[in-house]
Amino acid sequence: TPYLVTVGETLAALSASQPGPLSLGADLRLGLAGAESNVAVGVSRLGGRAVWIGRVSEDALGDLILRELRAEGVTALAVRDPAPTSLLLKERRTAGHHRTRYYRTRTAGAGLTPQDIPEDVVAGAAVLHLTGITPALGDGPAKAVTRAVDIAADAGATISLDINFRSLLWSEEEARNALLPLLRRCDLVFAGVHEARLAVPGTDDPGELARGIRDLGPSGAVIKLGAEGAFALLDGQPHRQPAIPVRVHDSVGAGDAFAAGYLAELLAGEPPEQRLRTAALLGAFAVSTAGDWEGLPRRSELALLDHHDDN
Ligand code: CKP
Ligand code: MG
Repeated sequence: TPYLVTVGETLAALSASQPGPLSLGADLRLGLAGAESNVAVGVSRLGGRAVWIGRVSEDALGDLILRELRAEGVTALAVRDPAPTSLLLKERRTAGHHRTRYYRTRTAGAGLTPQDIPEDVVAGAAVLHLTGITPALGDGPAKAVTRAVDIAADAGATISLDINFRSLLWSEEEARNALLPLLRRCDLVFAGVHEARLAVPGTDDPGELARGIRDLGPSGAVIKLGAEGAFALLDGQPHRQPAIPVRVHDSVGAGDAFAAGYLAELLAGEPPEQRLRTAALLGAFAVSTAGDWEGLPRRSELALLDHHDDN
């Protein structure tokens, strides 16, 4: 069966269970975050095979990451690293306002090197999925991503990139310089409007952004428009995908969910319309539930939001 490989950093997420200022103390829930592992879990829940490659700490948090990913059916190929796991601290300042902060310097995930990328595993993948977060973690992770792309390109795998710009990790200028050479080698790019503008400056128009990305090399460009859905240009064909209307609980993880839905259907050999429909459904599950990936559906659960409105 065809499988997806992704390379990145999984973080420990500490989330306040009740709204209110963290400065007063709080009950915190310990879970996982990380764009690449979010995608791997999303694909796995839909019945696809997913492999996650990364470094994890040698302590309980590293064990937690591996145990949780494996429980979700993801093949986790991890090098253990003496450095600590990155933390993501999530404050719920009010019911509707989340604030996050990274504790993300000199951590295990950022210790990734090109030697950590198993050539046979990447060469055998149908899809290599990357995000713009991994190259932002440092020189080692950036080189590891390039190594994975070299292997996948030689093997003829579909190379997918979610730009996932993180202003807490680098500037727009740094991101553009690092991600443009990567983007040119990809087959499929996912981006929000602001993210797409890093590659295609001077317009907010989804069609122009998608064509601009296509002109850089990728045959597929998916511009995510939040509550307005998505616009995709796939092998020259335009597609419009409306969002599934749901009550927004926590929008973090929506982009990863969308990519997971799309890529799971790509692995399953489904046509563009179904890839985009499932992508929108997974995005809706992610925003209407707490956590970045916990609320993602199994295939049998897609019908819960299909043709329904839970408002
Ligand atoms: O673009 P998304 O909201 O789908 O990404 C969310 C993830 O990896 C989240 O899990 C977080 O830990 C991160 O992006 C990140 O490093 O910012
Ligand atoms: Mg995103």
